[in-house]
Parts: sequence; C-alpha cells; structure tokens
Amino acid sequence: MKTVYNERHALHAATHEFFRGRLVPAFEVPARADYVLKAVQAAALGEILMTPVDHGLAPLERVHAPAYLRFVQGAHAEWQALGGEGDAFPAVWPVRSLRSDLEPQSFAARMGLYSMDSGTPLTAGSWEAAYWGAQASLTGLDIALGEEERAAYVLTRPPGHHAGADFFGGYCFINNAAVAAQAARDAGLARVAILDVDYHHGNGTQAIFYERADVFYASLHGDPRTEYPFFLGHADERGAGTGLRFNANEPLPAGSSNEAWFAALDRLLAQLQAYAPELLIVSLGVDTYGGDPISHFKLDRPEFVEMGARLAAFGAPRTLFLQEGGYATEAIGHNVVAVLRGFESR
Ligand code: SP5
Ligand code: ZN
Repeated sequence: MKTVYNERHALHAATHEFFRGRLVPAFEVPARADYVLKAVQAAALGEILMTPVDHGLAPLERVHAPAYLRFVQGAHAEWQALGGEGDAFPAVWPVRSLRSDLEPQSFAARMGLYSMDSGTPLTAGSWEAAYWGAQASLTGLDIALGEEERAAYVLTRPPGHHAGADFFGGYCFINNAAVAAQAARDAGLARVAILDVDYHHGNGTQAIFYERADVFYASLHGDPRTEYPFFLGHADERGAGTGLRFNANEPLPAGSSNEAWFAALDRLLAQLQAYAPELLIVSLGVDTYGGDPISHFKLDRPEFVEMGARLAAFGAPRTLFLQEGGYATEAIGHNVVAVLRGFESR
C-alpha cells in the first residue's frame, strides 16, 4: 500500500497543553509522525510520497466555513501582535444563551467562537501543517480512487476528526476525513462511509454529515459520559432529517475488553455492509492501544492485525486510511503497520 506523508507536519509543534489547571507536556507531538514514518519505511509497505499534491483551498471550503479557515490561518500572528507568549489558547466560549452568530472583533472572543476546548494549542505553524495534512488526505484519496491502487494510507498530523465545520479542538484543526469524503462525493461517488476507530468519538466528522445520507459516519469509542469529547458520541445519535439512520455510535466503557471492542466493530461493519459504500474512509486512531497514555482500551499488536484483516474482509471497493490519534509515541508506528499489514494479508 502506498503512503502519503505530510512532510510539513512538524510545523505544528506544541510544547505544552492545559490539563487540570496547569501546562503539561503536549501529547500530540511531531515525534508521533516521525516514529510512524520509520515503521512504515522499515515495513516496506510500498511507495511513500513525501510531497502531497496541492489541491488548493476549495476542497477545504466544501467542509469548513471560509471565515473559520481564514481565522485559523491568521490566528497565531494576531496572538503575537497582542503580545501573546508562545502557543495560543482560548479562554472564553459562547455557551448556551450567548450568541455565536456574530463574529466579535476581539481576538480572544474569536478564539473562543472558533474552538471547543483549551487543550488544543494553536502554534505558529498549525495552519500550514493542517493545510498540508488536508492536501495529503486529498492526494491519498486520488491514489485510493485511481486505477493502480484500491487503498492508501495518509500519514499526517495534526489529526482531524474533532474539528467541526467552524471550530478546532481535540488537537484537530481541519477535518481530513470530512474533506476527503466530500471530495469523493464531488468526484462522483454516490455513497461514502467513514469508520472512526480512534479511542475518541469524532464529534466534528459526525456533526458535519449528521443530516446527510450520502456520507455514513460510524464510530466505536470510549463512552462520552467519562471520555473526551464528552458532549457527543452517544448511542442514540442516529442522524437527523435525510441523514436519519446514517450515523452510528458504539460507545464502550473505559477499560472495555478486546472482545467487546471487536463485537462493536462487527455491529458497525454489518450496518455499513447494508449501506454498501463505494469508498470506506478509516479514521485510524491507534490510541485504542493498551499502552496509550490518555486512553483506556486494551488493543495490542495482534488486535491491530485483526482490525486490518476485518477491514479487508469488509471488502469496500476502495479504502482510505487517515491517521488520527495515538499517543504512545514509540508504539504507534508498529500499531499502524500492524493494521495495514492485516489489511493487506487478506
Ligand atoms: C485526535 C485525538 O485523539 N484527540 C484527543 C484529544 C484529547 N484531549 C483531551 C486530553 C486529556 C489529556 N489527559 C491527560 C491525562 C494524563 N494522565
Ligand atoms: Zn483519539
């Protein structure tokens, strides 16, 4: 399988994030992608494209509000101009009863309007890294839909699935899975499925497609009653309007067994099988790993191989793997390679 690498990922390099009132070392760090690249190279999975093709801003604007994209692009410069030190963080949000239909002038207010948490440092290079991550995703899509290949893997960070149409959060700025899914629709595919196996619910992806039948979002994840992102990802979220029945969540308690995880995976795959997508996009977070420092499932190498094998057995005509979370830095490369090898072994 070919890999598309976002060689500009390290432009997004946060040193710290907020946790329980203090700054702690960031979990979503450049070394993550460096380790995955090493593992993919060592495994000789196939050609690695180091430079994504630039598809421009238009495919990003099909998913994200143009005003939001402009804000992220200029945010760190605004922060610096105000005397902000280091990475930028939001501190005030338009929660219930406050207006979010007006864009304030204040930078601090716009930081809050366009974000969902204070755990996502916005750095000097966040925009460029995220922009090229989306381009890597679009390049991966081109490969997966092309004549030579039926699948591709996109090695990028920052991740994407928490980012909504007009907000960042959960270490995410641009929703790569949503951008790729929309681009596939625009290329003429009728039905696209996104299967999100990251430990965390992909609230951004779900919200973007919640009222649509043409992109099915399915996720298994830590129960939002105790796990980030807390405010979305429950089992009763089935879609709305024409999107009703085209959204499926399998929240599992923190600490769930691997048997429970695979049973949930099979339930989602059965629903997706009935949907018969022309393209399966896998939001491939490997923070389901037992050794992950911020997550609480128990998958290990054999389970990642099995995950890949079940995705291959699913038999989607085309499959696009996009890197999401995974914070056991030295292990994530081996875990990703295990999934991709499991996929290719069938
Ligand atoms: C893409 C993705 O996986 N995003 C996850 C965002 C999680 N944000 C909350 C992190 C909370 C960190 N908790 C630290 C616990 C240290 N013991
Ligand atoms: Zn995650």
